[in-house]
Amino acid sequence: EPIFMPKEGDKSKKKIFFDVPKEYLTDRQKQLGTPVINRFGEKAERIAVRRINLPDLSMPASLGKRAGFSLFLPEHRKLATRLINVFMGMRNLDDFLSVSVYARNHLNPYLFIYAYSVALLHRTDTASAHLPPVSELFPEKFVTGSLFSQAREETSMALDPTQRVPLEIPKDYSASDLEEEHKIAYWREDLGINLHHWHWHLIHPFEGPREVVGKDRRGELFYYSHQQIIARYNLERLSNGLQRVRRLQNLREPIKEGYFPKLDSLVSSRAWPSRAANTVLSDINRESDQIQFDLQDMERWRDRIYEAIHTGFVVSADGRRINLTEAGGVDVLGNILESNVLSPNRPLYGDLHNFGHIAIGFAHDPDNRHLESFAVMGDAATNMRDPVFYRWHSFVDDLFQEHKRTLPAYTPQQLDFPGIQIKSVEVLSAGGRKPNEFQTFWQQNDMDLSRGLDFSPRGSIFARFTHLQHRPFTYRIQVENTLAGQREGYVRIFLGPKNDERGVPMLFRDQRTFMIELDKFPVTLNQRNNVIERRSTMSSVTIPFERTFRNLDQNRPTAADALDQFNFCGCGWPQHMLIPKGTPQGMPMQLFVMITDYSKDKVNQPLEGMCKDGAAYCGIRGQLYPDKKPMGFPFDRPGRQGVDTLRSFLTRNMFIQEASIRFQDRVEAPNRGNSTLIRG
Ligand code: CUO
Repeated sequence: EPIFMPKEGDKSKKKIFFDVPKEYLTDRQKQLGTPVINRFGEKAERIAVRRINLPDLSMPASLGKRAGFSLFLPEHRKLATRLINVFMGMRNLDDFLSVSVYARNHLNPYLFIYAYSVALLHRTDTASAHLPPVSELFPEKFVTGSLFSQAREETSMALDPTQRVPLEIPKDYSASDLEEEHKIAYWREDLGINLHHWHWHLIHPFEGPREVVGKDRRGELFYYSHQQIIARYNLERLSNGLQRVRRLQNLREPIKEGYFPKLDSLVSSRAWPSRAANTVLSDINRESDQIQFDLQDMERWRDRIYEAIHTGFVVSADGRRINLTEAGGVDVLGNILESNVLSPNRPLYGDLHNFGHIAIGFAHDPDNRHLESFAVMGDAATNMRDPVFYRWHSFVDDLFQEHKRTLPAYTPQQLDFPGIQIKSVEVLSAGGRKPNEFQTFWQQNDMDLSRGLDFSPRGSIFARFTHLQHRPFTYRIQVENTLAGQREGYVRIFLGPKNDERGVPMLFRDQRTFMIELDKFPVTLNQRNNVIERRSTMSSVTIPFERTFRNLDQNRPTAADALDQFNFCGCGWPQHMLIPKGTPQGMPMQLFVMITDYSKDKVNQPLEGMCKDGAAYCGIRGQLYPDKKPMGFPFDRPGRQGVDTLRSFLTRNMFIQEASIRFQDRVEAPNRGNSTLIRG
């Protein structure tokens, strides 16, 4: 299967096949004597691959071609780091292509795609290269296994691709309603959400060369992007009558939530392992994965991290004291907790979060006696499917919150923007009669499976997803500027639940951790009255719908084609999941808008022509995080003395609009072409 890598500016959809030097073939391929396979016929472009002196790839080659690959395993991270270093170190595109083709042919496909994607995203000469979405390369990680036998049947029956029908993914395939957690399976198993998470970890690897790992506020971004996942998950739980997620604090207590993913690996021809309800975690000792640790190790790391938080400093590997300061503490803590190579002391603080993924991911076979590979928790492309992911990340988030609770609260002076007052806020949904009502419903869309199948159908074969969607909407904000002259403001928009699980209004202490960021953007405030209008599709946390669902229509050119130049920036919350589901009666919400002084928050850097979509959760390629304030501001810290409700937190530059989310339980047809492509 070819990997596309057109040169700069090449937007053609021409098929490519590689003419590979004999020396690059595997022994089996040499035996068979079929050096060049061109399944695209005459129209395909032939690219001669240059034979170079190949760098030593014996280390990454030690992972079997049919083995699983997990970023959370230190041994696998080492192999990936070696391969990333090789890819990053190739002096020019031709050499990079050459070694990539060789690696594609010889190495484990998961390992290869991961390292190749990281390199593509970080090499300066591949900034405009096309990165195939991982859902097309490995649909097995996103689509239930039963679909592949259907795909085989359908392609053998309907030889003419235009006659094929999309294969519908049943709505309740991974569990039944006997399992309470199944109520939000549609969210956990959403294609866009899982793609976002995979992409986030591609952009922010744990290990690798400095230009790959050492990004601006790297540790803080780990904290914030995952904190927002938990906040969003909790809003989804409240929408479905479930209590907020309980953190997995005690590693010895049985895990109530089971999970049976029903995914089949096409690479290794076996099913992804499941976890029965009430599984108990064990010490891990798996020689084949070169991993051995005790739960007690994790408990020790946890205790040391708690101690560091409360003493206010960590100790580096060379014995220096690093204070957990107001501004930078959370960043240090993020690197330690995750952990990544920026951690100042891995021997002391360990690898807590990653090992949690491993301990849970191997709970079904901790000593490898059954020769089973890791479960979905071990893979960033699949782990958000499992309810336990949120329990584990809630625990991780609570450590960050523990640190944030030691910081002084923001004073009214730190929050206010003197002279600027928000007069009103209104939300208008497209076609909606009622102002301040978000509207949600189901929608269906298709994804092409053909590229990732283990057989080669001619033409496309589509999987049909049913996913949550909302009507696009517009914010309308009236602001008064009583100062003499123009000011630049930074508008920050959050949405939070009004009530808790019991229907009782939430206190600030609680509510602030449920606030989800919807948008953030700069505005010019003229003297006196201003009306700001902003569409939901422009959100700074999301990527456009078209980037999640490519190839919306097999016959028509797609909106995604127009966005090809932005293919590298697939990280970002999916636009179709911007708003939680809400309830049929209308779930009461509070929409929070704040305007801060942009001259203080602005980061001076050129952003012309850069992909800024999803920047709030992902950062911007090669640039600083576009906000000087702590991530999550102003909700990243507890309120000052006397603040017990959101209302008592307000200064004049903030506003609360009471709102609701009304869910309509009906499925709308695929939305083709009319979703907006205009971006700010
Ligand atoms: Cu994203 Cu645990 O960090 O999966």
